[in-house]
Amino acid sequence: MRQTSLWNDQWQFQIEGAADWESVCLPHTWNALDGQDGGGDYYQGKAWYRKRFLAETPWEQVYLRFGAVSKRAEVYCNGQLVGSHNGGFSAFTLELTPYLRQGENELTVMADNSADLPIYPEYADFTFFGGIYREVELICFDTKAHFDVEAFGTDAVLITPDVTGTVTMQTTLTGNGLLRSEILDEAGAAVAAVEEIVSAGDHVTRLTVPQPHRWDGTAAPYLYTAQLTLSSAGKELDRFSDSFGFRDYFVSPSEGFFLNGRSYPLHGVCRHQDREDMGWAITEKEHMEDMSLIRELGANTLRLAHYQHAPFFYHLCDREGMVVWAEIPFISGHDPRPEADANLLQQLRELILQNYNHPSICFWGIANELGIAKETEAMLSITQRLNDLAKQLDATRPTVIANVGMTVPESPLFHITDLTSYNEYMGWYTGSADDHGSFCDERHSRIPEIPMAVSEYGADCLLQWHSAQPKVQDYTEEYQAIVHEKAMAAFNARPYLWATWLWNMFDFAADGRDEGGCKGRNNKGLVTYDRKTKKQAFFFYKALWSKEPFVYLCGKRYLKRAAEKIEVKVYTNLPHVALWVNGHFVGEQDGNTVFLFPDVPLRMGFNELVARTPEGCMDSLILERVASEPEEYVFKESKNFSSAVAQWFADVSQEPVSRELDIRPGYLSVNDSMELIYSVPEGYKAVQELVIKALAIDNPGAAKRMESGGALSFTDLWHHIQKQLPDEVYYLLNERLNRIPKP
Ligand code: GCB
Repeated sequence: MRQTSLWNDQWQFQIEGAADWESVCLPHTWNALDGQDGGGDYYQGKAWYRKRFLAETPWEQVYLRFGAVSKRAEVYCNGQLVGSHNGGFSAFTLELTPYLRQGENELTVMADNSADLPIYPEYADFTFFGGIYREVELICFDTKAHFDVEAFGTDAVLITPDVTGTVTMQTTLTGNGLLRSEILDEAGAAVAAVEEIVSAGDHVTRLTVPQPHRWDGTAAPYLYTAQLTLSSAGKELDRFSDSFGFRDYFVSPSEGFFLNGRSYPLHGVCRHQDREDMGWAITEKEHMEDMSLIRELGANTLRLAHYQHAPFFYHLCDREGMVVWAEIPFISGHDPRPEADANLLQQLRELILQNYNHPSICFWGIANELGIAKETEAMLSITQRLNDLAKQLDATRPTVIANVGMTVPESPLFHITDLTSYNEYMGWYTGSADDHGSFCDERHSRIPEIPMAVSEYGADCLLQWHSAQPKVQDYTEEYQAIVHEKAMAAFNARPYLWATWLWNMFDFAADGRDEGGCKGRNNKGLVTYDRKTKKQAFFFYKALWSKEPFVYLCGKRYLKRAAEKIEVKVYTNLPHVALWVNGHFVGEQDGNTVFLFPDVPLRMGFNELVARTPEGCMDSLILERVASEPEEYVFKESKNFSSAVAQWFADVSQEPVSRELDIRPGYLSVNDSMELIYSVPEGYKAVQELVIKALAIDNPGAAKRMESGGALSFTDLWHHIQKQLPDEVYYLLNERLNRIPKP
């Protein structure tokens, strides 16, 4: 028999070199606070966990299963190395048996999230929290014959259902016995069963479920359970059970996604796994809260970015009928060290084999935004190897890649995976919010044979900023909502898109960021990092996607207005809305999702606005009309580079710099690709001297990212770093480049 117990309590922890140990419970990270407070300076290094325990029962075999340790783990028992694991997101299981002694034992775990490890992610726009941030389980057997719990970190049972009803189960056993395999329906009744005498090693069992129910998205996510019992001479040795579902799907390059034979347009969100003051060390409670908000929004698909998420969350996705894109953290650049390639392959292997049984997972994502760096042969070769590995491990699911919007359609990055997609930030980093449609059409027309999706789009928003004339990069709630409204209008009119995922469902920690007056955070969420506030754009999507009738009056935090007449925006999923102000009827409208009431008069002082629908839904808002537009709603950009950067700039810019952008034909400029600029030694030198040096003083992560060069122009990259440098740097660099003939 197997006995599993959670091993989350009574650990001690210290950062390497610290004098004292502190008592902690798992899940735990040491970066919960310094990973979210900005500065890009959170502790990335080694730390130690230890746990003392008594071993009294003489078990035949004892294993420890770690849900995830970021990024590298070394596990010791009584001072001896038991094993190690590279990769911060996948589970791993180690056998403790030979290291245990009767009575008192000590387990020690070194966790390491050092920045220079050849372990992905290496550069990315989020905090790489360190620690044992998922659960640890102790698995004990009184037999040597059981499911192979070590094989790829989990229990080594792969279930492949076919919609005809055939279920193929591949198992790896560590001993002989009688294997009883059963399929249970949702009510727990056995609908198929078989018994076989089996011996140690790999084994394949086939069963048939008559007329299987389909796992059919959010409307009917029907799950079966496979239960496998290994026994010998009437004694149960081990038991495994997992849920699975029957579904089929395909992606058409011209008509999008089809689930179980019918068109099923995918619209949803990307999600990171962190939470304010907790980092990645979250529990089932936080996972369930996240899922409940995603359900409220009405999404039917999730891109679980940018790495393997918790097993519990994939189970929630199965239960809620979400179609999931699961991925590995191969992001924004390639580390040429061979160990780094090996690490990518291992992370993909673990992602697939540990999550193979989830019906929710429909796509394996192998990389994100590689085109932001230089496309080297080595990068393309590992991307191809990753794709081949995914195909070899799982013949049933298509592969996908998220390419940065600037990647040219000719790039091989579009021709490796089955499906493709773009991260495009029209109306935020580039272009205007009106460009989503033209961007998609242009890209689609250039490679129409490959199904195309939008894997990210969006805009930052902080709750305190507001404007009646919202504009790009003003960080207002109103502008974020406009980007999403326009993007969805464009996407919905383009059925060739096989899916869209907005970036991001939740604000998340990115310690190197300093944006809109907020340090350490990416604020593109529809919901705040603490999950306490739904931003205006949340209600736009709810009106568009959810079926639960409601009405929402926009402007919940934009409460003081100077104008005599204002435009009032209402979101609802109902077809008719009426508006009242101070008890007077203003007007009513038939429409769809977004309802605009222009020229709504306000009197000085307080005004009550009420929106109602004939179904009885209602929302209200009290606005105060004030004499002049309050300053408090406007984010005033302030450069906050350090005195070291100011000093550096004084040194490099001896003469005044003009703010004119001269582009000299035949000479380099900031609008050239980094690749071209770097191909000339003087170009490389100019960027080093004027940009990289200053960034390295203040933000080593950004400096590294810039270093990688690539197809993006300096201008494209500038908006990521401009807050850390004087504006003049941009013009000064252009002046220098203007003196260098194009190669
Ligand atoms: C992207 C990245 C994502 C970033 C996002 C942003 O394209 O894939 O990791 O967080 O842009 O907000 O800039």
